[in-house]
Amino acid sequence: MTVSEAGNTEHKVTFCRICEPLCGMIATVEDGRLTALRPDKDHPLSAGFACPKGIAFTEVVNDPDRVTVPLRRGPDGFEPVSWDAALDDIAARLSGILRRHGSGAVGWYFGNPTAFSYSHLMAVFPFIKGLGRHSHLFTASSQDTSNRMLASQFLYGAPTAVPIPDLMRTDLLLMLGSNPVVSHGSFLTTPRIKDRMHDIVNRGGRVVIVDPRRTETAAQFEWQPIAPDGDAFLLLSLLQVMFAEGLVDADQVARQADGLDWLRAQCAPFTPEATAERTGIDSMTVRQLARDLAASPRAAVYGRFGTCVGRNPTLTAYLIDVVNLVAGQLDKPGGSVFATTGAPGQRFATMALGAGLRRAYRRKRSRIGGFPSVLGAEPAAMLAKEIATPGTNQIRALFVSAGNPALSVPNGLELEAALPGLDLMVGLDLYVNETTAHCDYVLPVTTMYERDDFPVTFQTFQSTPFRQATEAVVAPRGQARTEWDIVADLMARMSRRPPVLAALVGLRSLVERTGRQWRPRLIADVMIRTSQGGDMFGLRRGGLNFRRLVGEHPHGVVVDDHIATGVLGDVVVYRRGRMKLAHKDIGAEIAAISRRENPDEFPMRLIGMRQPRSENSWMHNSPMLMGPVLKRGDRAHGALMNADDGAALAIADGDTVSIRSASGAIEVPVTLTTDIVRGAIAVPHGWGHSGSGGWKLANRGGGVNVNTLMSTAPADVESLAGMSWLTGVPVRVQSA
Ligand SMILES: Nc1nc2c(c(=O)[nH]1)N[C@H]1C(S)=C(S)[C@@H](COP(=O)(O)OP(=O)(O)OC[C@H]3O[C@@H](n4cnc5c(=O)[nH]c(N)nc54)[C@H](O)[C@@H]3O)O[C@H]1N2
Ligand SMILES: Nc1nc2c(c(=O)[nH]1)N[C@H]1C(S)=C(S)[C@@H](COP(=O)(O)OP(=O)(O)OC[C@H]3O[C@@H](n4cnc5c(=O)[nH]c(N)nc54)[C@H](O)[C@@H]3O)O[C@H]1N2
Ligand code: SF4
Ligand SMILES: [Mo]
Repeated sequence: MTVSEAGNTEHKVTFCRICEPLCGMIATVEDGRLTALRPDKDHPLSAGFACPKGIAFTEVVNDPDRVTVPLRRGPDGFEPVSWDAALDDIAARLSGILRRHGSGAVGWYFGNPTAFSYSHLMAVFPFIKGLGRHSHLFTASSQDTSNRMLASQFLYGAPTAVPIPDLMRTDLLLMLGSNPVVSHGSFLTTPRIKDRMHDIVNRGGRVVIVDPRRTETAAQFEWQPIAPDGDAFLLLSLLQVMFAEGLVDADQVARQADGLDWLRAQCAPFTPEATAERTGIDSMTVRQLARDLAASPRAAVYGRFGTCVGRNPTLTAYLIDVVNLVAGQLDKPGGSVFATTGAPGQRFATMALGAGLRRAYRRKRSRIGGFPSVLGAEPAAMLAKEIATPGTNQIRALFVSAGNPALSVPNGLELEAALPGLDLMVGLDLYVNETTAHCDYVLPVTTMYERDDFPVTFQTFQSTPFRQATEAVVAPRGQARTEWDIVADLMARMSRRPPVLAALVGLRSLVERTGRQWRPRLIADVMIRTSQGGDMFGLRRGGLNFRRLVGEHPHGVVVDDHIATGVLGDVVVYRRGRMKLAHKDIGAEIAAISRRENPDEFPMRLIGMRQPRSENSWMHNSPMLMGPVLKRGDRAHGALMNADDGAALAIADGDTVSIRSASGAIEVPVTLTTDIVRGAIAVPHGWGHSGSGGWKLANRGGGVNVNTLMSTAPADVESLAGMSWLTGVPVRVQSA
């Protein structure tokens, strides 16, 4: 597969990188231009499936509103400049800031699409960390997954050890806080995930969806309603029942983990009767669920986004794994399993990584709020305060790549007020969005179809071990460049280069002197070659490498039918390869949870809701997804609440309501339904494009930024993983 030449039509095999299933795609390229995308029937796993977002991506690539040349802020708004002018000025100003204030004056926020591009991830992380000890890194993870990674750091010693449900073999799937029929799965790369979940039922098993809303997923399987942010109570009760009813095989658990007695004592007070008020789930249901999980030969508990953004998300993620462990379902076929790549030496690499991150977690604290460092990052909820609060290590230069924190982090208004105080702000994005609108420079980047890739991030989240790599299918539009190239060029131009950056620049020229290109695919190639199915640098004949994947297996290769089990001893990097259950921080969370109180003046609970034709804040400029002219009847932002709550508050279907929290207020139209628990109101995020952004159709879409209701007070940010509080937020709802 090569990049298109002019004057012909080609159909190129590639894959989508908007969300986690990475569905196979066929790109039609005419005269070097991407003209259509259709699902790849020959992809072994997605087999002809793609969702509307994936198909609509042609419109993103060719969007007239896309940034395709470097932009500099002038007196009359953004104006085009050359790459040389932009990067020289950025390098000079950055060097000056480093000279005057040190590395603590520089911050980088990278958003969700970063995880879907190896050339982005591998460029930004070493750059910002290489600036020096005090530089600030923020990511979307503190609104998403940091709690999950930290729970793994506690339990297994390394944040990268994240178990997934063995969907292909399980007979009982308990899914909390996830809506894969819409989201297509998260921390779980399972193409056609809905079909794979129906397979469970078709082979006689069960799928139970624990969610405050009868979601698109819950409607197709068994719905177990729960009060928002009730999951930790439910999980503690499941454990309490397993211990109290003697359902635990203590010998087996003792072979896998230390600290079972500590855990038993922690759970003892949480009988299902005691937690029913917190969860809204009657005690008999909880008891039966505990028995089923322990008795089923193949059961798995899985929790995602809805369990990651409440008040105690690290505890909740910890408890999910511990329920799997205690039920005897961890690291066995059909249970909760670790999808390793099988690369030799991985344990030692993970050991070193885990030790370093555990040390950073203990020692490094954020300047504002004193939050620990998780995977080298600080809570994004503190970004505005880190910019606005004077003092040593105050952020003066900020880079934002593939993110829109003005809409995605709590209290976007506070952030938008802080951004103009920066001395330098640089965005790397496809668009001028609500955040990059504040930049001094917005630099044009490639879309996924304009770059080669191998999904490094998702290899260990795959339900079926699989490898696929792709070349770029079209050349970058305009002057767009990969983040890798932008960062490399910037480093080369900096007059002040901290030692790590100097070493990186040196390494690059060393590699290039051998005639090779210093590119991320070198690293991906090593990963492919040493993983399961790889050629081991020639030791395994016919094995995979990057070149062979794109040349001989463009649709990808299944490298094993199932995830290997019995690997816990290799995954856990603590001494003796055993999980550690007893943690002071977890004990403190459990002790605090019963004291959690809800303010009377905000009697309802706000939850979120993803939509099939949105991707966080960034696909609202596609006519295919929004309706070409956005007439009435096309997409509009709105909330969902229970019809009985509506009646009690004299709110009728279609009314505009005001939703007020301790932090702010918004107004949206509401739809009344019986498909949500009483007391909850659901509002999608990613809306409220302000008009300062350059995406014209998105701006016409209206709606409001729900994160206006979310708090950035340090006391409202989870103290362990720095998670933003985005679900179960106390609100008051009134007719507007
Ligand atoms: N179409 C579409 N797909 C997407 C995205 C998108 O914006 N649009 N975003 C992508 C991203 S970035 C991510 S992280 C993934 C997320 O994908 P998922 O992890 O599947 O998350 P959501 O779809 O947000 O579903 C979360 C569910 O949790 C429920 N919930 C809320 N509060 C609670 C609670 O306290 N307890 C429980 N048990 N449930 C609760 C909500 O009602 C909701 O149904 O989706 C990805 N896929
Ligand atoms: N209330 C509430 N808030 C939430 C959530 C929620 O469910 N409810 N979800 C949270 C979650 S899970 C997430 S992941 C975050 C997402 O929040 P963010 O990651 O901060 O932002 P996105 O809305 O995903 O915007 C992504 C930006 O990246 C740009 N982009 C796309 N591809 C590329 C690329 O290849 N390179 C570059 N440089 N830019 C690119 C897009 O144009 C867009 O501007 O939101 C979080 N915030
Ligand atoms: S589900 Fe849709 S957006 Fe996600 S990878 Fe597949 S086609 Fe792309
Ligand atoms: Mo996310």
